Amino acid sequence: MPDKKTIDPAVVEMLEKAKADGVLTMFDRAEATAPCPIGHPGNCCHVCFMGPCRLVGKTTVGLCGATKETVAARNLARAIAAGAAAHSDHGRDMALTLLAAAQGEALDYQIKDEKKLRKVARLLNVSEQERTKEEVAVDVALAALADFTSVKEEVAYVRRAPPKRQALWRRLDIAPRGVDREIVEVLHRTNMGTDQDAEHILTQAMRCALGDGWGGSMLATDISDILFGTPGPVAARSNFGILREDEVNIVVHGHEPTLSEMIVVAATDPELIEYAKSKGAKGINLVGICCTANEILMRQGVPVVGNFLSQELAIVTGAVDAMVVDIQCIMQGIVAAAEHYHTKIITTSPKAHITGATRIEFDEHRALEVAKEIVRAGIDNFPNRGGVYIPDYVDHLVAGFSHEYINYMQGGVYRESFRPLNDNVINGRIRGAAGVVGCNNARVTQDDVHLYIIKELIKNDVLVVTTGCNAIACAKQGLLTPEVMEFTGPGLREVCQTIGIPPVLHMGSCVDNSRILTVLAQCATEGGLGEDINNLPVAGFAPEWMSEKALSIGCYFVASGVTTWMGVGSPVAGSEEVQRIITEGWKEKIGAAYYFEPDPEKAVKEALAHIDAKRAALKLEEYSPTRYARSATYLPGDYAPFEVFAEGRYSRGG
Ligand code: CUV
Repeated sequence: MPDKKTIDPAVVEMLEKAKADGVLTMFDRAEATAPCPIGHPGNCCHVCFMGPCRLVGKTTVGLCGATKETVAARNLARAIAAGAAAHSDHGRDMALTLLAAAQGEALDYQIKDEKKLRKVARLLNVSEQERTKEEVAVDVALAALADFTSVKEEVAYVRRAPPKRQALWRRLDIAPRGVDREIVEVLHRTNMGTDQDAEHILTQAMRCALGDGWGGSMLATDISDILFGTPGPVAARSNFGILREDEVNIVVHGHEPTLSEMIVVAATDPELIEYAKSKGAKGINLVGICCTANEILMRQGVPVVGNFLSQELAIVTGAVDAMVVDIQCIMQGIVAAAEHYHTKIITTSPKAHITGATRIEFDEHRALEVAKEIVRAGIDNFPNRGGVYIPDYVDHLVAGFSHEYINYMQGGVYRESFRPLNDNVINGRIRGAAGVVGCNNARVTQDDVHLYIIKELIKNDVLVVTTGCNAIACAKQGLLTPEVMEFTGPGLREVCQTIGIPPVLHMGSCVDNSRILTVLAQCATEGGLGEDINNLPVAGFAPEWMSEKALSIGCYFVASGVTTWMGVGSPVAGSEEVQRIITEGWKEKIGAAYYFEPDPEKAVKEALAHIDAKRAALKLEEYSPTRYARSATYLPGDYAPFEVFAEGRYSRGG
């Protein structure tokens, strides 16, 4: 167990309140239950009913003779397939919503970003000229749906990768076909008595993960942008202090923007606001948790109450009138926590029921009506509140850095490009870049590892892009604001001040890790930094990962050429051979390694050495921490991008 549970002072206060109220949370359960010492490092095989076989002590093979290598590889591959399934099923639902919207069957949705629709159409080989946006959208949705199930053809977005990477994938026979097929093939091959060569199993795991990154997730992001708008910078707020004592607090939690976007509309409906007032509230306060929060934060500036480990504690405030959940990362424990308070847990997805929760099933064909029903249920619950305690912590942040905006911010409408970014990497102002993403994990101090790694990176002039619960950790600690310039190395600071951005760019939810792939592909083809993603001086991190989805993301980063450090511990620690395959072996094969490194200091050190080695291989100037020290002197107050960025339409000061 970590000595400290969290570095978030609001969470510390809420844990005290939970204790006083007799509520058990994940933090308590983590203390009570240690991880299984056999399964945790990947030494438990449960693919047949003669086991589970526990490969410990003198037992080195299962009943069937399966070795530790095979077992660890199978477990990892299956977890990656499950993670890919989660992202991709979300993506498929977005495509179905787009189809329904374009066919006039889901009247509450519109095509908000026609430019992106037409761009996506061209990428999917859908003809878009002289056709209405609805006609194009129908064919885009159908092409996307066909992509998910493609049996033989590789997915269309493989063509968005640098040509060299595409060629490598084809040579290794891992250019992904439809993600459905890749997932099924992982499950088949890891079924009892099928594929029993660790390296061969793990190669298929890469293909499956690529089907997630360049298939399901990328489509999820693109279609969300088409339906709800491509994000641009937006100022917003985070942490428990955004809950309001005198307003109806509705928390959306989960992943899909289809519902949460509608709840944004419902929560601003004048009739419902009047209704809230009739119940004694001053208004309706909509906030988010986890990735659905990131979706509506990126586009609407809706404030974020917390990340994964904060979900039960939001209920402990006694101020949450409804917690509306859809899919993924929703602890079953929220229902038990809610029993101590008045909070209504409302499940909405046809795919996810929770015993004991209230159920209001979402239907995209009458989306706004359902959203209003949900908000009304929250309002009706407001008078049932008991004691309320809201810790007074609010942080400010800027989010909304889509690939499109990053392109635009480097040259405006007519000269948008990645040239300035590449040039500043080449001249050494920016040492390199890192994607730092992923969950919270109750086995490590909440947000501590996230923050340590990001602060070290920006101090060393490494530009950071973030998504998921890492982004929320950064938001809560003020790292997505200009003040963070104090922690930033001089070269990186100069670039950020010139463009007007924080050194940590919030790029969205977990499926939006695909935005990072698009950025990397463009950096690699812009010129001056090699021709493939694995030539770039970049690194990936998931410091506090816990979800199978994080394993899929890490794996597609690596298979795309980004050496990645996963924190916490290793799910394959039980097999030296598997560890060798995914590090040294994959470095040879795919040009990047997949590390599991619980020591954050070691991970940062290795990543900086990796970035410098990539710089040297590109024959770039050697990075010097002091070269730009004088040209970028930060004067507090000098620079206030808050004034330039529009407040999110939902965001209010506070
Ligand atoms: Ni999809 S997957 S805990 S919400 S980042 Fe947060 Fe992000 Fe991990 Fe889940």
